[in-house]
Amino acid sequence: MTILVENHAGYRQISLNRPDRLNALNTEMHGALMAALAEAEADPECRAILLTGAGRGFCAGQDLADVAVKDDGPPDLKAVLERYNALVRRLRAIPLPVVCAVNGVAAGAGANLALACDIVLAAKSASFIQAFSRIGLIPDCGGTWFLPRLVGAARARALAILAEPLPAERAAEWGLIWQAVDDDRLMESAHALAARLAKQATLGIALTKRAFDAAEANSLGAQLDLERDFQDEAGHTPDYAEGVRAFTEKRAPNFTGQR
Ligand code: T3D
Repeated sequence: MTILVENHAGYRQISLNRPDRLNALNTEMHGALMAALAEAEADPECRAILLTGAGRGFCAGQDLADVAVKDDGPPDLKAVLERYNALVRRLRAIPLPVVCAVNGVAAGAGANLALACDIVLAAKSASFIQAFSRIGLIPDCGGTWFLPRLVGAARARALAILAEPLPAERAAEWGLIWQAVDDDRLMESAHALAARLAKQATLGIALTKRAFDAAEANSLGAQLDLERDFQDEAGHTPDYAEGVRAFTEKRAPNFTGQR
């Protein structure tokens, strides 16, 4: 099984599971991961996703043995990239918060898959490597889009061109990820976060994700209009009514996440 799925109260853990290849992605794993995301979304009890890797690595990107240059010519990288693009779009669009627990090295597409998630925690021993330039490629999986937005143009370009490992603590200092945590606390912290998100107002979080993504291309005016419309939608949910009721009654809200 290239992907492992564990059900927890309110959320699912999805683990990349090819530890002997540092969870490098092959075609089968892509299919299994997309299916696991679709199943999570379809389950009304699932209100958050925790993505991590089995073994000592998070993900070493594309399985290079799967796209090896053959005698009869170069591989069809456009077809390979279509799969990654679909995966990144799915992670961004899925109406659930996605926590990524980067348990070890995240290289190439593996690094950028992590960046496509909503909240990224990493073990202090983990590192992020834009490994693409080492093999003559460019950062894909949204790397050229995520990196400058998260860490600024100067750092983005050096990370992409030099392909040096960025240790988790520096990644957090630079704003690439949310937090670097002690290795032995990573999964505990990630589970606590996923469990917390699973009790929040799910539709509000889904709309927040969409609003941030839309903001990347919108003018302020267009974004204000979008916020008005999304807020109107959020304001019609039972969770909004419950949030206000709980505030006035000075108690913790009991959100249902009704979508
Ligand atoms: O054509 C295309 O590629 C299009 C798609 C592009 C998207 C991409 O992701 S391109 C970038 C692909 N990824 C890489 O270039 C990273 C390759 N891996 C590494 O540079 C190193 O493995 C790491 C820096 C990530 C970790 O180094 P280290 O020393 O901790 O581990 P290791 O010994 O290199 O790897 C452990 C095993 O995993 C090893 O196998 P072995 O020798 O024990 O049998 C290694 O070959 C295997 N492995 C690691 N990465 C990959 C891989 N096998 C296949 N594909 C990999 N990407």
